[in-house]
Amino acid sequence: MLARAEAMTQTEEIVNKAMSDGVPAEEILNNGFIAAMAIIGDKFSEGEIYIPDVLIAARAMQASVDKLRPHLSDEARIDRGTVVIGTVKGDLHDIGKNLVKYMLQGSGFNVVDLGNDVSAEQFAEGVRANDAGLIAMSALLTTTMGSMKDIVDGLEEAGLRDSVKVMIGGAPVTQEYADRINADGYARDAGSAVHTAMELLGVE
Ligand code: B12
Repeated sequence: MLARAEAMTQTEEIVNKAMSDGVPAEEILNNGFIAAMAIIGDKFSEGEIYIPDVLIAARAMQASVDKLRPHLSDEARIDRGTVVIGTVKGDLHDIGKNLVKYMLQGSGFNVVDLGNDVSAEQFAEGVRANDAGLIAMSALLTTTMGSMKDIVDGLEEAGLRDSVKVMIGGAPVTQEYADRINADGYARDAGSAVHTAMELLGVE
């Protein structure tokens, strides 16, 4: 893979060239970036590339998408849905959560990042304030996995459980645990998280 600065420069050059050739911004976004990010996600899931590669790709994409944004039509800006993401209460590990965020953003989701140490109340408020369709929760400690259940229960109490899907992940988390706490989905890595998010939100 390319070094970060090189990747940024090359991405920018390709975008500038495509725009001066008259390629619509929507096409650059959908057929260029989003398609490329899907490949990055799959390669990462398959162990062909590693965390620094994903970060380089995500940052190069982010910088160019920022430039592309003013040229996108309102319709093209409509995304695959809003996801509220955070690392659960008591847990400060956010590297994996950030990777999931970048992959979701790169795949056309609007992602609201609540950071780490996020409580049930904060998740519920995040869903309400952003009209989110999906919550993505991360936990890296066996001791904080329990917060995931509290958050699912908190959504129920707040009357939001029927209007929002819940996806969970993090090294100690499993599909079996997701089933046990009544989460809607689990993914083992950032690449698979995109596929799970698409399935849960029913988007292609
Ligand atoms: C970096 C790190 C830290 C850093 C965190 C920095 C940061 N900003 O994140 C610091 C130093 C702060 C830290 C602190 C602690 N840590 Co720590 N830490 C790690 C370490 C080395 C790497 C974790 C990591 O980032 N991995 C890389 C990312 C990319 O992987 P990931 O998080 O698993 O994410 C991937 C998937 O899980 C998935 N995923 C993640 N989130 C989500 C969410 C969704 C929705 C989905 C779908 C998927 C998904 O996709 C990601 C990308 O593929 C691990 C050991 C290890 N090798 O894993 C220990 C580890 C997690 N830490 C551990 C411990 C014990 C602690 C401390 C309690 C230590 C202490 N005594 O103070 C504290 C706890 C602080 C707290 N309250 O959270 C233990 C946990 C044991 C356990 N099973 O409970 C580990 C396993 C180390 C060990 N072997 O003992 N830690």
